[in-house]
Amino acid sequence: MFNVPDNLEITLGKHASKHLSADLATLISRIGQMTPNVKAEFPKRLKVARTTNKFGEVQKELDAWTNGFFVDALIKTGLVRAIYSEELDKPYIYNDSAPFVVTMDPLDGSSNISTNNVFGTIFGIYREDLPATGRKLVCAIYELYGPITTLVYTAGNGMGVHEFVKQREGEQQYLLLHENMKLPAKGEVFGIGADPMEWSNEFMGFAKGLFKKHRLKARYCGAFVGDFSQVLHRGGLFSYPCTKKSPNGKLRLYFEAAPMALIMEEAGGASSNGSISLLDVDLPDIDARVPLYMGNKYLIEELEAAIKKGQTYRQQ
Ligand code: FDP
Ligand code: ZN
Repeated sequence: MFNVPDNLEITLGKHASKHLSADLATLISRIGQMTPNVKAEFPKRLKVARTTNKFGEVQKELDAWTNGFFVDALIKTGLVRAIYSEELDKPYIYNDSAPFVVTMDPLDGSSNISTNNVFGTIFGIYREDLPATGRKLVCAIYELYGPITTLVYTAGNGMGVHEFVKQREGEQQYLLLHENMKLPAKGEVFGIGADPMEWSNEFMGFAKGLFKKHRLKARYCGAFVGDFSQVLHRGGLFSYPCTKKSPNGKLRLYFEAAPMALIMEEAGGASSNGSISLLDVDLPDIDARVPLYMGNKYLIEELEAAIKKGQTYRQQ
């Protein structure tokens, strides 16, 4: 699908500084340089912490540590005036004159820690203050700590989606692996969260069509970053839909949905909350959750058509 060059030579910093303003390129490059410290801690911090985050989720030792590490490291760049994190009760407002506001999900998919499956980090970067819609993102980044460590970034505005790899663990530099990634025209895989018995009848009908009509294969790893990466590379659909019990789904607009929607749409795919692009969802609550559907355009159009008239739920 991709032609991987024999020699990977272009660093994340070099790539970003060729295309972006100096301050944004520096911030992206510095975020990339934080990875070795984070990865080195993973095997040493495997306990469950006694704390819960603002969403009532039990924190893992790694959730809390990674959050603290990124907050300190982002502040040290001198480029960040506020940080909003899934693991912070309140935003960390720091330096009024710095250019960027950053949102982060420090460890997305942290329930995968105990089973040694993939998890990652998601960053959204804005120049303006929040709340704002995803259209105001100036950059979105995700890092995937799989068997191979990768970082994907986009600065939107048709500037493409680019994937980098750490060729040697422990090295600071990420090297360019795929430039201008595009979703394959025909989808291959799908992953859907939440209890299928609680999906709406209309969504269930659509989901059945994914394997019956579209012949997609089921792939669900339980970390949004991991499931997203499969769809980005192989085409298809990822969803964490609304259910009767959770009408807004599970994933969070600012920390997860909006940055990943920017990457998905920039790679030629589509995102939706069921009726509009996730980049247009305008919610003042920074902690808001949102029903999430992302993937090939033809699948998102079919999904929106399927649930257009409303959703009904099975009798329990
Ligand atoms: P996790 O709770 O492990 O952090 O961020 C929420 C998230 O993972 C996503 O990464 C993932 O897509 C989803 O929740 C998985 O939820 P389920 O356990 O309900 O499948
Ligand atoms: Zn998450």
